[in-house]
Amino acid sequence: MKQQLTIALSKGRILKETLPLLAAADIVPAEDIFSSRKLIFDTNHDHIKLVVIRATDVPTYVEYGGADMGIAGKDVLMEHGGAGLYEPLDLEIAKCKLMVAGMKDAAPVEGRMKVATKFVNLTREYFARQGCQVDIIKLYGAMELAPIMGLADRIVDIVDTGNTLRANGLEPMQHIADISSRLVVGQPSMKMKHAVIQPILDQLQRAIDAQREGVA
Ligand code: PRT
Ligand code: MG
Repeated sequence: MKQQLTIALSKGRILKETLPLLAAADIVPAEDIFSSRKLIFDTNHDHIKLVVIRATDVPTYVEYGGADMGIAGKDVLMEHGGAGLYEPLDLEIAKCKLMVAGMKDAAPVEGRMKVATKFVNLTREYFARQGCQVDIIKLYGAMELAPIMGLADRIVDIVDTGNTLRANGLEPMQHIADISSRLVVGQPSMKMKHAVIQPILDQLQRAIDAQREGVA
């Protein structure tokens, strides 16, 4: 019998782009994930199960072996830190940018800058690398509101089209990183379950290449 394998998927916007890629790698959930309230799904393979969880919980599940592998945005992975995780594949989906933004035409900040974000760790690291001391204010959503309300001088957030920033009178100021979704594998799983994981990595790589050629 093949070893059991659990793949943790981020619910929300990544999921829509994840399922076609998995399908191209011949991994198909046994029922419609979007219309179900289940958290665990069987697939067309007896040995593969999918769990669908909050994006920010994916690296935690994989790190502690609650899932063998997972799919999450690079932003979430950078914020979590890479301990215990291999990141063998860039799935090239859900692409966006991590940016510093502020009010349009804002004057330079005097004194210590206040930065609002949900990415506390990566924001601290980014500004530390710039040699810049900042106060970080943790928010859970609607970061764009913080500079408008005078809560913060800058925000660190995901930007795609830039429409959300523009609609709120903000502008992108510094580019921190290009983001896409990645496949992560727990280090013990990679060793112990290599025989079932490697064929999936190979098939996903082919699906990513085909997807890229389709886009080009
Ligand atoms: O919503 P919840 O708190 O449960 O979790 P989440 O917000 O982390 O999940 P979700 O589903 O919203 O996003 C998951 C992942 O999608 C992120 O971790 C990114 O890797 C990726 N992604 C890609 C994005 C975007 N594009 C994106 N545009 N995540 C968020 N946005 C938001 C952004 O926060 C901002 O509010 O869209 C807005 C900006 O878009 P533009 O086009 O107006 O610039
Ligand atoms: Mg969201």
